[in-house]
Amino acid sequence: MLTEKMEQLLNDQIQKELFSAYLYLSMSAYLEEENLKGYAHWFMIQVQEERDHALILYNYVLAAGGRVRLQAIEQPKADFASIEEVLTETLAHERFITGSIYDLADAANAARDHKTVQMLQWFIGEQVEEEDNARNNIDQYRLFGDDPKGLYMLDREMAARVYTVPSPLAQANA
Ligand code: OFO
Repeated sequence: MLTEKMEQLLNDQIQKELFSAYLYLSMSAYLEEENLKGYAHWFMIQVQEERDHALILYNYVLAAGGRVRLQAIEQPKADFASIEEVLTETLAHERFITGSIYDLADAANAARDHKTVQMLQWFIGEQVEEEDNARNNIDQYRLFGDDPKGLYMLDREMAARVYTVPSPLAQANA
C-alpha cells in the first residue's frame, strides 16, 4: 500500500505531467502559427510523451492499491516572443520536472517505499533524456536558426521525430 503522503505526491506528479502535455500543446500551436511545421510536430510528439508519463504514474498508483485523484490543470502560456523563447522555456520546465521527480524519490526513500523508488528509476533516466533533448534543441537553434536556410533545415529535421511507446507502458499493454 502507498502511504497517504506518497499517494498525494504521485497524484501531484500526474497533474504536473498532464500540465507538461498542455504546455507543449500550446507551444505546438504557436509553432504551427509561425509556419514551423517540423517544430510543431516535434512538440506534438512531446505532448504524447507527457501524456504517457502521466499514464505510467496513473497505472502505478492503481496497481499499488492507491487512488487516482485527478487535479485541475492550469492554463498554459499561449503567447511566445520567438522559437528561442519556446526552447529555453522547455528546458526550464524540464529542469523543474526533474526537481519534482527527485523530491518524489526523496520522499519514497524516506518512507522506505522501495517499490515506488524502483518505479521512479525510469523517470530519473527519462529526465536525463528530456533535458538533453531540450538543451540540444537550443544549441542547434542558436547555431543555425538565425539564417532562413538553416531554420528551414532544422525544421525539416524536427519533422523526422517519431513517437515510440515508452517501455513501462509497452509492458503494461502487452
Ligand atoms: Fe514528463 O518529462 Fe517532460 O515534462
